[in-house]
Amino acid sequence: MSFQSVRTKVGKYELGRTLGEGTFAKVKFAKNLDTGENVAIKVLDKEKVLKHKMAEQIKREISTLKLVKHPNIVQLYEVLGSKTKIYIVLELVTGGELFDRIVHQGRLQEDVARRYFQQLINAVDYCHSRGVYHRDLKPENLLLDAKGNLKISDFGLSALPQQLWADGLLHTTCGTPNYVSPEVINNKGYDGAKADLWSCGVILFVLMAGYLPFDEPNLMMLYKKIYRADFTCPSWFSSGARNLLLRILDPNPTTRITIPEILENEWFKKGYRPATFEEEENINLDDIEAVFNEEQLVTEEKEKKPVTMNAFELISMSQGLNLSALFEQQQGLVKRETRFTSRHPAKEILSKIEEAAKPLGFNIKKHNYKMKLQGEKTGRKGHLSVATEVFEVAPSLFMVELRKAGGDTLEYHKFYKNLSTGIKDIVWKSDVDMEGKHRKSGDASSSRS
Ligand code: PIT
Repeated sequence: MSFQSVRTKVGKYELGRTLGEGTFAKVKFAKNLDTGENVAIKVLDKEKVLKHKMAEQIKREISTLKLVKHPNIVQLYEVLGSKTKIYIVLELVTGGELFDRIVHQGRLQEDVARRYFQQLINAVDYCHSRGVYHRDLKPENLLLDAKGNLKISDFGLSALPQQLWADGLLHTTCGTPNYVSPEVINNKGYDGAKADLWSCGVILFVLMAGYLPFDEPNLMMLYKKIYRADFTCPSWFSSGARNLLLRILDPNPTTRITIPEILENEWFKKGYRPATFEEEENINLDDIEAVFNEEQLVTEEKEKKPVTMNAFELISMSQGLNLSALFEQQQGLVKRETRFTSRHPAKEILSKIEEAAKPLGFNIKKHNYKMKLQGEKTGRKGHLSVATEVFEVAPSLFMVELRKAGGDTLEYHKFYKNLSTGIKDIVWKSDVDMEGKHRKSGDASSSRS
């Protein structure tokens, strides 16, 4: 390997590459060195958590995850704390986001969409039976395991029953506008179960259509459409699917279909095999407080050794290597992570990206073959921030990863299109690429030869 990096060990876990990134947390690949088991670890910075008064939210997220043990929900294994960090050890899910499947392959066949929808409804019904409301259901929070089963993740905005106001309803507006129900926008208090179900309806539509039912560039216009449930099913939806969607995307939560009624719906029932699993009896919430009170600290060890990517990690990334589908105009849906390969030296790759990003209005911070690009303009969801990382995957073959670390996914996509024009000289084109079959010129993307 031509460059050095730092390997971190946390207790019995060795941390690996970053799988995902949010404003306050990173999800990293990790290995349990005692058992050899691979896991995912969500890493939070204690100082940031306390500074942004998010301790309660994190505790709520962890308590929620402890309450929900279901085959279609990413499982929590344990929570650890070091002096400066909180580590949430989670089940490793390797199939990527359901979102990416639609981005790559376009809309799904109705039977395929129905299977995901059945798993989703089954897991959401289970959450509701335990008094847990997710409140941010969207395809980005639906992961797929190696067998193609759905796993719900990101309970960061979830609500527990204690949060109810005196009227027995929830009151905070949260979640992604396109998936949010009319009554949540309205903010007069809502039933968490009805609101989650609306989001499931939007998800079902997106899976079968390949685009959003409600989508407007202007937020007021978007709200208006949602408020009136102003959507049209494309011609290829079956009448069974249409009728069910009309009952779920009912703007009036009191007349909207309920989950028990969905379970009796003929379109839904086709091929439905509810998941079987064992109920957890003893749930211990003591370690959550222990992490925050610094009662049981794990040590963090850093060791300087070359970053190697093993076959497993490579395979887990490989679905991202063929990006051709990404650049076909796909209404409303964009990916948050992009990769390309290059035969140029790592230093040169980073300086080329830097050169290309500066005129687009980005500030650049470099550190150890990693680079953060920070947008100067504030967009729809704050500053766009892009994390880049260079991996050597074979002698003199580098994989460059660009990951949205903050801001709006659509803006990120626009940025990537602009950037790709600036860096096309360093992108490695295989023979297949040279034929330029699926691609518009100037897009930096790679494919297998
Ligand atoms: C994985 C792989 C991956 C992301 C995750 C797990 C994230 C899981 C997660 C995140 C949360 C949460 C529950 C689960 O509340 O790419 O195995 O914020």
